[in-house]
Amino acid sequence: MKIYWIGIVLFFGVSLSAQQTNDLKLWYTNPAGTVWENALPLGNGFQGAMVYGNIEKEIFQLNEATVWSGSPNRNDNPNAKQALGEIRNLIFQGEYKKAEKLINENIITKKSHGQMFQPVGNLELSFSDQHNFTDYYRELDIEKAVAKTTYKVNGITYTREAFTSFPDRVLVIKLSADKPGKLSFRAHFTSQHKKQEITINGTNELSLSGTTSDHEGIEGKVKFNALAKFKVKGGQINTTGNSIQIEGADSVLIYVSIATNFINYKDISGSEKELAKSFLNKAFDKNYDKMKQAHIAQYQKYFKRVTLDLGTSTASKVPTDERLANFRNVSDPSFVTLYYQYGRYLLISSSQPGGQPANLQGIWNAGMTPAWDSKYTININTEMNYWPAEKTNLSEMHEPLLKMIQELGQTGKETAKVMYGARGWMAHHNTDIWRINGAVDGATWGVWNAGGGWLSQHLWEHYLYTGDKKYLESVYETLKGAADFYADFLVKDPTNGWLVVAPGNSPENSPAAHQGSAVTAGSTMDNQIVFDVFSSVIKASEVLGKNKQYTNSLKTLRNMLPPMQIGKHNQLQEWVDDVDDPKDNHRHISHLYGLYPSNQISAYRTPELFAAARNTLLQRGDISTGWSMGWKVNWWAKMQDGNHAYSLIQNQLTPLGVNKEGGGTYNNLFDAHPPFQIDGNFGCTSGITEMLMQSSDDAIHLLPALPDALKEYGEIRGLKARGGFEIKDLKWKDGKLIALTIQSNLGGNLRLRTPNEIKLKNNKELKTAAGKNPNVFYQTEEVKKTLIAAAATIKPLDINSTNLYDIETEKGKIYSFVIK
Ligand code: FUC
Repeated sequence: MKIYWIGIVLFFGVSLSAQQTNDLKLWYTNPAGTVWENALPLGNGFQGAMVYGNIEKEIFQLNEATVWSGSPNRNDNPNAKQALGEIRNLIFQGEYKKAEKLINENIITKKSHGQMFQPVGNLELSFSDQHNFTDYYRELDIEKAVAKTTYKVNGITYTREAFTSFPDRVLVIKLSADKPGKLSFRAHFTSQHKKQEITINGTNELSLSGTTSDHEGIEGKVKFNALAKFKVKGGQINTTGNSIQIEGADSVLIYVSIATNFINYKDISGSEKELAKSFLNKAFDKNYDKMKQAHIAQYQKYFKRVTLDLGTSTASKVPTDERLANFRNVSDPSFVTLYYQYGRYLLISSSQPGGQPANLQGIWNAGMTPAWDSKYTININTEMNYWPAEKTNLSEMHEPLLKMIQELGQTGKETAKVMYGARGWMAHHNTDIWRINGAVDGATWGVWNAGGGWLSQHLWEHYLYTGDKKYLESVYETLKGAADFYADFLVKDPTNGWLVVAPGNSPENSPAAHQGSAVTAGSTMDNQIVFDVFSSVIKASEVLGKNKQYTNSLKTLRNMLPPMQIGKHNQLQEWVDDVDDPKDNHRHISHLYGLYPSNQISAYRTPELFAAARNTLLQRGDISTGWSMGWKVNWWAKMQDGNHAYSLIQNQLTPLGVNKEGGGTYNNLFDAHPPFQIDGNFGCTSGITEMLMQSSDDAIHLLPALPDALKEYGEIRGLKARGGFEIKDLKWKDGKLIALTIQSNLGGNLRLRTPNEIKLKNNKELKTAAGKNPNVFYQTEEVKKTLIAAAATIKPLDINSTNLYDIETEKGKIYSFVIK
């Protein structure tokens, strides 16, 4: 009878709690089974784990961020330098295919095309006595960063809980049953690595050690060690072969540490064994509840900085996989909230200060030869990973990327010199843990040389949000190095006399009119990136009072870049000549870099380019790979078209297979390129932010793209805006901004753009803004006058009218506003 009641209480307890707090939980009524994309991700920036929640054979698939194939290496192709002149001549003569051939022979690397992020292995727990289970439930609580599975077998309720501790750097698993002596299972490690050893240390510790793969001629030299140590309450623990057998325990704690010999991209002299042992031993004596508390506290320090409430509906009451299946056909606003916060969860879990940046799969990968090596594709994907970092108040999570950029600034100097005879530093379209900068894959992808330039803008963006001059000083040389490269590399286009990047690409796209080749000179994206690189170095130099003469020379060069052009289809031209195909639906829309993440195309400053960008977006269409749809959410937000942005969110939050020839989302809400690529998750989180608040175009623009589906009510707290402003509270009702509180962390003019009139909470009227925003963080560079094709008939768009206010703020003060 007693057991019966516990069962009832637990049953209702489970379903009630799921209903009450389902906004911030991914939950399911089935185990992951054999599908990796059903498993739930845990991570602390160093360790990653995928939790399957399987009953008979539970799997914790393990990753460690520095387990990569190969070892320190470079992949420059020094032949590039002597072939460069000929390649340029061929491009300028329109001989794209011949140029492509020379590039493949002389610029593309003859060495490694980048190394692979590899898994460690699995910790598997086999429960031979658990077959017929009922009341199954599993969840990932993204408010706490804890995964849990519960189920019943023979009237006994079993619970498994797991988290990857932020402070302790170990995965901790707790297994328990509501009756004593009922836990029996066998635990062992498995690994796909060729060079591996599984052993038992003493009576209660499993060890898996190994060395990563050789790849493309580079010897694998990363050594890793995973240790799993068991603390058993009641029952018995024995070793059998390479397994640990637990019989009749009341509860079991498992501590899993992983370490490698990787110290940095040029040093792998660490001791994986000592480090793994020291993490493990420090954690092993700690009390589980206290460890869990400390873990949650450290996680929430970041996570809780932003809260989002979009309201809820009955559609939210079903498991996450069902919500995903239903989302495009029902109103389920809290699913947007869940997905939004999941993006922040994934960034906190895969990118921690002192660690590696989130790669193509963040920190989660089960395959020995993952798609695109699960490395860093820097012609969009890696940058996209970090779009949510600053604005969703996770500035510290940006650190691993900012560090990688500075390391590329070192390794990329030699590449600039030996390949192109240029000063400064550069990177092509890929890098890896060894910070390679050479050109990989082939001319269609790899000759693009703006990877360093684009990444360098993250250094500047971090400053725009934080105003930290000491930091800016510390990254200045890297920022300047990106400009130095272009100052030397740009070449005069003989047709127009503009300075252009040659050879280059508009990432991965090949116009038919260029003989179907992607090789080009002066692609719009390249021009936009060089424009930004020069502009940010000019500004950074002014902020730091440096190099006046040098910045003047950059201004001269900047003036000689090609202008943006509007082509005969009223589109923004992707290439220097008007060869866009309005039926082209390529996933990269690289020339809209100027709209987002850059700020060169503006509704207010460049209305014709803005209208052309919209036409380009319409011509390219919506459905595409996961990350492409994520980017489009940001673009439509910049277009101030909330409904279109929302329909992209619907397209993205669609189970894989429904969108014909497009991506979608897996049951664990990982983005599907397909396959899984985490950029789409981060891109969409960024895009949702841009729908609610933008701080790029001369002002903080509130509710710029609120869709009808989310108009009724909502509130977001804690967003960050450029210039050190924190949007402590932003609330809307029926599409109107009804409350707003902003903290000014740096002082200076706060320019607000609002959908309806507001005033200060103390009833004081606000000053209407006029002229340029005097706030230095909002000073946008004027782009060169647009060129418009003779056949174009472009008209500026009608955009919603807004109110523009200026408030002179004091550093540290909080300002509250109400509806007028
Ligand atoms: C770029 C994209 C692909 C993919 C790859 C990792 O090359 O064009 O779609 O995302 O990166």
